[in-house]
Amino acid sequence: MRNNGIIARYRAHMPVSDDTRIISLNEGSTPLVPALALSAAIHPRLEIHLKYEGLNPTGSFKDRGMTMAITKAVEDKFEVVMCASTGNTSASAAAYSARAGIKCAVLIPEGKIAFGKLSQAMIHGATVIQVKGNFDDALNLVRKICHDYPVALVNSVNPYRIEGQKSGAFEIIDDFDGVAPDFQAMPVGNAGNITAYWKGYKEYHACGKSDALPRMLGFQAAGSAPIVLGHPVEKPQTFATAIRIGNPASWKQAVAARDESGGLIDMVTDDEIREAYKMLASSEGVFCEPASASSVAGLIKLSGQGFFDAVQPRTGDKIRVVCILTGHGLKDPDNAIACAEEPVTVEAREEAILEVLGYSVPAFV
Ligand code: AN7
Repeated sequence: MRNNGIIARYRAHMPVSDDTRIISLNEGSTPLVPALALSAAIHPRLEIHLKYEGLNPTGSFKDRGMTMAITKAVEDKFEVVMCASTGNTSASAAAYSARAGIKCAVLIPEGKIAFGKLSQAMIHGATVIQVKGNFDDALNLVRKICHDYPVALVNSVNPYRIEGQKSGAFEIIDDFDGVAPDFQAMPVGNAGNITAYWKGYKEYHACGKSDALPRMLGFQAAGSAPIVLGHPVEKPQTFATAIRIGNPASWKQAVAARDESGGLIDMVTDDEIREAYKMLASSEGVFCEPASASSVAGLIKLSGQGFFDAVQPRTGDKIRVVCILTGHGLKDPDNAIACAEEPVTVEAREEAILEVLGYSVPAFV
């Protein structure tokens, strides 16, 4: 069946009416990729699946929420929308606003967003404003302006964003024919996504479409781990700029998702994230952005602590885990190049190539 986006696919669960003009780029229905090599490398009893959200229209999970938020902004007659962003929200807001024919302004922390994301916001024609501050400063400004002016706020504090993003949970359950995974692992930044997934899982379970609820495992970067530390981080740091957030707006909801599901929220260092990022690309062929890899980094950390040794899978003999790979690796080419081996440069001669490949070169050439 043709994919018409998440509002069409899950219409009964979405706040739209017959008259609603839906603004969509046919987002969602992303692949759930089994990760055999990764599973074996991390723990013999793990069965990891990767929800590859990088394959959404603007390259991140934000499109699920943005189709809903922009659809409702248009329905509510807004002509301008605004967001603060570590990059992906701005890319998505800019694209969906362009499609809707409304204005979009994005506030981003100066110099701290990945190049691909910046290029997206710019090419879609958003007003891009770099703030000399971090994401948290930018979000405070956006909240104030949207309160005082007729501007729709499209960060994940907008409940329509959560409604759209919960569709990720529906897709996972549908792909597993109504069987919930044992765990879901995901990065946590502003904490909208963990809030949305948990809402989605609960809704699907309540209407009998899912047999159980997964335990939610959230991971923050160690330099930006307010929820783990129990207090806001004034100057958040991490090379995974998408989750460089010191005071998450959906903090309470994230803690509720953790506690209600019997899960946890932990932190992973930049080195651990980098390792997982490279592993995903080199052993699974899946290129995600650094923040996304914190989900896998978290599994490696937990496995090393013996966390999975005592876990009983609900069905079968494997512990089924879904990792949400929230954004595409091409968003952030600078980090990919910095983490990988440099290409070699040679003369344009066959022997030079053969030498690099380790094939023996005949002596007479
Ligand atoms: C790739 O774009 O906050 O916990 O402004 O881009 O729901 O915030 C992005 C967040 C994970 C964290 N992975 O999700 C923004 C922004 C990627 C992201 C997160 C983000 P939330």
